[in-house]
Amino acid sequence: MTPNIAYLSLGSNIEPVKNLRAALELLAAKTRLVAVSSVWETAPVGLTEQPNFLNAAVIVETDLTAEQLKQNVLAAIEQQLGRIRQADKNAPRPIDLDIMLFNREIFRLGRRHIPDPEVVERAFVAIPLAEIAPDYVHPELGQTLAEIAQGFERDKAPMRLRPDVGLNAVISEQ
Ligand code: PH2
Ligand code: MG
Ligand code: MG
Repeated sequence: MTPNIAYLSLGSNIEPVKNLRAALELLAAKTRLVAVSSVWETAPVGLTEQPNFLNAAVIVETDLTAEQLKQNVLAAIEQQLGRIRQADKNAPRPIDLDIMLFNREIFRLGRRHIPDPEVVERAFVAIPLAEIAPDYVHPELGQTLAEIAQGFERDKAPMRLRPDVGLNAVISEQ
């Protein structure tokens, strides 16, 4: 069986350095990490009166279905790291792990559409994903991730690289 390739977006704005690292280690125990982006510090989108986020993207290989990956792995890690679901879906969180793309498939996953619309709406999703999969062609738009990321004006959604966080250390320890 050919494994599935899932493209994930990671975000945290509560103890983000610790929680991003912890999430990646837990993820690496349950999937095969293929690539990890740089870490970016980003201004909060939506509810703006909250701390900045650290965002990153990863590619994992798995034999799980998208549903299984979401429920059994991503939601479990979010819970383990102390995520409490708030009425406001934009509230601060220790970790948010979202499936953005899954192979080159188009489908519904719970309440989300895959490819997740955030890939084209949010610089903090598109730019890290484009770093690790620039030539991935969006199955609905026909544009590559590199082209989608280029469309964002950096100054409108302030983002700065945080090389000090260095998630790649987590991958090379595997
Ligand atoms: N996630 C949100 C809401 N706003 N803003 C930034 N910068 N980064 C995020 O990951 C983020 C957000 C809801 O998931
Ligand atoms: Mg999210
Ligand atoms: Mg989420």
